[in-house]
Amino acid sequence: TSTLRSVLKETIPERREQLLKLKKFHGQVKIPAGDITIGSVLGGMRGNKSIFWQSTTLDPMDGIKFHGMTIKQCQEQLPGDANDHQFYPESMLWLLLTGKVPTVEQTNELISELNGRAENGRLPECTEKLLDNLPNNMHPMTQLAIAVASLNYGSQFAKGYQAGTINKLNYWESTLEDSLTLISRLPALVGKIYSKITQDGSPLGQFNSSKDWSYNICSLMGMTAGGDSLNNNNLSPQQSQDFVNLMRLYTGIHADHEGGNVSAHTTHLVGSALSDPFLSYSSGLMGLAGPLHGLAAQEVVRFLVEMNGSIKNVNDPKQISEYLWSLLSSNRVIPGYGHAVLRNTDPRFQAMLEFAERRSDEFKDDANVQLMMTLPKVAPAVLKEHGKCKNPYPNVDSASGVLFQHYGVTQLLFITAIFGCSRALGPLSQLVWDRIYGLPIERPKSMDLEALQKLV
Ligand code: AMX
Repeated sequence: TSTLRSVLKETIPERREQLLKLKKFHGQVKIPAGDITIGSVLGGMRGNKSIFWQSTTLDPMDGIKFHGMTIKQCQEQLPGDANDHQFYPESMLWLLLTGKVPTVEQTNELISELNGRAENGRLPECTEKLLDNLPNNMHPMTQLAIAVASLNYGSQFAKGYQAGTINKLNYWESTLEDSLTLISRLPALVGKIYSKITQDGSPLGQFNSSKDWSYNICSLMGMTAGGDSLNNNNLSPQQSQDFVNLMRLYTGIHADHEGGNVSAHTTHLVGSALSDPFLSYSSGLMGLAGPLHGLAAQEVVRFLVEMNGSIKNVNDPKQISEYLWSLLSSNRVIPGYGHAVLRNTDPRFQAMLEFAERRSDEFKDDANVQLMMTLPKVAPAVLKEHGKCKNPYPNVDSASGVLFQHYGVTQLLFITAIFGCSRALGPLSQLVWDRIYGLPIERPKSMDLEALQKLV
């Protein structure tokens, strides 16, 4: 982490001073529009501005911004596969950690750094054994969360804290070490879990230390072309290449969605107790496994498959609209539409849609992908007329599942594990900054029914 550390070290003193000044001299200043109401206490704290988060902000209209940069700007400026407008998640990780756009050399250095830590895709013995002993058909997210927690066996932060060899000002350094190690292990972890759920645990592919992180997720899932994939994945070389870029796109844009979503907030909360990065992110993964959060993508696939089976012509807006109304009138939601914060089409959906549009030939015969692409022309009007949801536009989960499925990832539960690789990047970067700033343990005050009733 030589360059990454030195770039971080350059930024730390100024940022630390800014935060300390705010805390010391302006701690009493009220945050506008952040009033806490009975509605917010009972309503999932919507809109309460009460979490400190550095790297991303979610604008209701423009969507996610990474240190102020939109997805489009990231696609233009972050190093990656220039032929496909696709940045490497490693360059996103650099941006999240430092607030700066990395050079190609810095990105390559981080790729090598992560590969060095990945030990050729070999997992620590205890984690390997632990995974071997879990039932193959156990939920992939349970397997992933357990495996990530077990990596804390080697935590530098936990060891240093226990031994009293690190002081508060330096906590961030071992937190960074652990975070990079955790991220580097994820391709091997999800590759192993995928092999367990699809092939009783026999390896599907091998680690390639000259390639990037997303490539290795794909190769360990047995989805690349050439020698790295050990199984016959039925993909042409072009399709394998496209799948790798889909993985880069997906893992790049799901990395962070500001601090209040369940996986990010959980990691931040557990980390505030000085639990090490492995335990903190394992907790985040448990939250990501919920159907209202990371599991939504699989619901969309089911919904599209069902709709395809029920209507005669997937290009006929009238038939689609009638199908959607039948869902709504039986009190079901339209999966992949709506959002707690966004009030516009999710730019992450837009990026995935553009991926499919650039490959119109590849997807022209895939009825589910076609339906995913037609739906934004029909569903918003139906949802507007229905009049309930605050955001009638597609969210990111509208597109991701069917695209993965197209290339052969038919184990829908597994898609959330890929999400789990990506989401590590944001919350773990924030955890490093939590330690840099020396943020305290989170401890909001709770209120009971009587206390709330007294207020009215
Ligand atoms: N279809 C039908 N009704 C919807 C709807 C949809 N896609 N989205 C919201 N509504 C309804 C809600 O169920 C709610 O009804 P109620 O008053 O009877 O309870 C009403 O509209 C108001 O909801 P809201 O304030 O607009 O949304 P929210 O913040 O409560 O919930 C979300 C947000 C995403 C859970 C919701 O829009 C939804 O269920 N969407 C479908 C599932 C989905 O796509 N989830 C993925 C979200 C992205 C992610 O985090 N991964």
